[in-house]
Amino acid sequence: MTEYQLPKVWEWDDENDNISGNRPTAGSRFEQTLPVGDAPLQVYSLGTPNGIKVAVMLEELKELGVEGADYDMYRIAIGDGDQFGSDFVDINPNSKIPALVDHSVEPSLNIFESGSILLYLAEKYQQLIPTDIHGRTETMNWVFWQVAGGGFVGGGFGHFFAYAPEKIKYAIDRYAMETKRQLDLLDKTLAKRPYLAGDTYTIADIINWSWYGRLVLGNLYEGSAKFLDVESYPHLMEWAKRINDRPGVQKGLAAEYKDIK
Ligand SMILES: N[C@@H](CCC(=O)N[C@@H](CS)C(=O)NCC(=O)O)C(=O)O
Repeated sequence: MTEYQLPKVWEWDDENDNISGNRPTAGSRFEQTLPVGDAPLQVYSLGTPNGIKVAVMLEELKELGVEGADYDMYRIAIGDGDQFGSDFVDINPNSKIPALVDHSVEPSLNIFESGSILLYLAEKYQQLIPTDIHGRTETMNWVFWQVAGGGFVGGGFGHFFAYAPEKIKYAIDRYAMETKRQLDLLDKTLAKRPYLAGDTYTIADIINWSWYGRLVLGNLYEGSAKFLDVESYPHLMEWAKRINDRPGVQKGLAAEYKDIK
């Protein structure tokens, strides 16, 4: 392991900017004009585990016959730093995809954080969220669980497993352990019921499937499904495959991202 002496005050090493593009400051870095299409909903995203959630949600709404959920979707190339442009930062000051603008309300509405976006769409169209207090609360439990922990832990695992410039055993062990604990929790929950929040398919399934569902199906971080021994979670695997086969999910994965330039 690399020798590291803790300084009294942490300072940013700009070599890291070459790895992730991230810096310890928020705010826009350059002027940018994002395109706005004719559809009421404008999605700015990318085909990452967090990014796909919105297109999957919108295609599921269309499959349910919802009218008015038309959208244009634009590619925010996070590897090229598009998320730090002024227009994107106006929509999402946190500079992360996905982001949504609803132009069907006056004035138009900016929505960021995937959990907030899915909840907004579920409430707007009264779909994919139960209306009874028990079902709704259990759905929210699993939505918040995903955005608060699942993405961050799974993403931390992916970072140290696949992207970090050196393999650090301590970091990989820590994140692999917590990722597996979360996969075990999903498996144990799905042993008792067909969907995360109960008997019906909800935004809790969409948001969790987009991340851990795709991970266990082998779609993220080459070699990680075997490394995490995902076959040892049979209920989670069955749920992941079942949701993967939904027409709305497949349409969401195949949805077109338009160029912003
Ligand atoms: N909690 C956020 C996480 C969003 C997120 O981390 N998005 C990643 C891509 S999956 C991103 O935009 N990364 C760009 C960056 O960190 O600069 C959500 O659920 O929307």
